[in-house]
Amino acid sequence: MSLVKWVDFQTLGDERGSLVALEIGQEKAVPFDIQRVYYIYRTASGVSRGYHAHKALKQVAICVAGSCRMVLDDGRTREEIWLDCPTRGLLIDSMVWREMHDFSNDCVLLVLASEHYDESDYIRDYDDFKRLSRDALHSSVS
Ligand code: T46
Repeated sequence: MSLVKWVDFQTLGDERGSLVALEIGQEKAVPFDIQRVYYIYRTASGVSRGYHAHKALKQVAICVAGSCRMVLDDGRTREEIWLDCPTRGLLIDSMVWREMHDFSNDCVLLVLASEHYDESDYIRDYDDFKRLSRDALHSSVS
């Protein structure tokens, strides 16, 4: 099963341009209650970000301007995808390693998160992530 799951937003456009509205508490497209919103912008040229997974946090990442390349890895499969569409978000589940590369100069990456910021939810070491994801897989099949 692919790690790449898209969330599509309705566009409210007219002759002046386009608009996407996300109603907190009523948003149907996002499969969790949004507790936090943040955005990443003006990423310096050649810089990559991420390199971590989350134990519980789920997120939807939307490139509202420009583009970047996202790598997703669940410990068994590694996939990459370009984000470049303001009406489409990438669902990033818990226990998925993510890396972001090749940010365009104008990239603004907006992220909707299921929880408030909590550093203890991060797994920032890839070997720890592999071990934890393997343990989780074994306990789910036994
Ligand atoms: C993720 C990817 C897509 C906060 O204080 N509050 C926040 O809500 C966030 C997201 C970060 N921070 C602090 C923690 C660090 O001192 O901001 C600093 C930069 O965060 P980080 O190095 O984790 O940034 P990225 O771009 O590597 O990762 C971020 C999110 O942290 C992460 O959850 O999935 O974007």
